[in-house]
Amino acid sequence: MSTKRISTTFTRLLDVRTPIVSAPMAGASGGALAAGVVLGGGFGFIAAGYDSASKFSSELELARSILGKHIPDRLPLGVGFLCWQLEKPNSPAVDLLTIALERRVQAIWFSFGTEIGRWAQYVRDYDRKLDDGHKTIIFAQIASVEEALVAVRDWKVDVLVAQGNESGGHGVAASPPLLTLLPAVLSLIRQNEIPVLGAGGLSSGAHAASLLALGASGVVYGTRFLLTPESLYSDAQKEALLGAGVASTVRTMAFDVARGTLGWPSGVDGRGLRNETVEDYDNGRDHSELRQNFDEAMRQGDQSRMLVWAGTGVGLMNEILPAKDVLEELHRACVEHLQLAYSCIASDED
Ligand SMILES: Cc1cc2nc3c(=O)[nH]c(=O)nc-3n(C[C@H](O)[C@H](O)[C@H](O)COP(=O)(O)O)c2cc1C
Ligand SMILES: *[C@@H]1O[C@H](CO)[C@@H](O)[C@H](O)[C@H]1NC(C)=O
Ligand SMILES: CC(=O)N[C@H]1CO[C@H](CO)[C@@H](O)[C@@H]1O
Repeated sequence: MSTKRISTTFTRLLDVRTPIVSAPMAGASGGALAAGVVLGGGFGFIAAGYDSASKFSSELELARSILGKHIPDRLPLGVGFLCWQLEKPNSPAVDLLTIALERRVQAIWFSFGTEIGRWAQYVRDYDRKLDDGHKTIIFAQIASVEEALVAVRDWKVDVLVAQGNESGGHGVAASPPLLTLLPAVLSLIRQNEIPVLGAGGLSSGAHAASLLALGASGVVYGTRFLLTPESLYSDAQKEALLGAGVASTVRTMAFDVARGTLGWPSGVDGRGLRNETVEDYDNGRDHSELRQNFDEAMRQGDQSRMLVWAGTGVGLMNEILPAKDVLEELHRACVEHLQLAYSCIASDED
């Protein structure tokens, strides 16, 4: 990889050599993906998603085995939780949170819930109880200025992820585009008070350079890491991503209705590739029929109804590469574009 490191408040907090992060993606980012990103010098997340405790534990073990034994009692990666899953009565997701904290993961990412402050406190209390000198770094993904203020003042999280409307997977339907949201959030945060990362629609290292120039301390990629051998997406899903054009995504509830993952906080929907499931939903097709058609298509391997979450940047992505290589290429191009931007400044003689 480029020998140049990038240093920001975020890289110093996490002790990484580049401010590039792979998002927790339910059903897609497991231990191999997160570990590959860490080996490339960035910071990787595993998604707890809808996993069982045994599946989740095996993903953590896989990451540990890839990263080797040099860090015996810490895992230098993060785990993402969907807070609405944690908030369900007697939720098994709470056991996953305990497992992650027991393994001393470096960071926990919370999103999509009404009680993120309570879960942040849960993490702080756990650290205090163990009293082993390890402080779990808490990320919150937010999609509005109001939420950003609450996250900093009340939840007291350590890192903010501003998720723009372009993002793949779930997000807030009314979220502004990233180029609007990020400066709005940054204007609220006192200088260097807490690192703010940008997420949504990013495909290349030039995108990372542009967000760092805007004042972000780090940059999150989701969809780009779906196109890796390590992502848990199927070959058919990866092929659909590779074949997608630049205007092929929509925000919709069609897929959550079709597969029955309902219970998201109000205002949340998901961005994915437009196909027949979306078409039927938009045409007001009855929900039970939508579900039947979806199940039937999945059984038959009919890809015209398949769920493929993707951000707006998907049309700019054209190859599947190992996660470590993706990370290294994003970092290399980010450094190159930061240097290019710097070279635009005229000297006094010009
Ligand atoms: C397949 C997929 C699954 C996702 N799952 C989660 C999740 O479990 N938790 C979460 O906070 N965000 C999730 N996201 C959103 C990401 O955190 C991130 O905001 C998004 O991927 C950034 O946009 P991009 O995909 O255009 O890079 C998911 C995104 C995708 C594409
Ligand atoms: C967010 O994206 C959706 C779909 O791409 C669009 O309809 C909506 O207007 C966007 N919202 C904002 C606030 O830009
Ligand atoms: C309405 C619509 O956009 N349909 C698309 C669904 O997905 C298939 C690919 O699997 C496309 O060919 C359709 O155009």
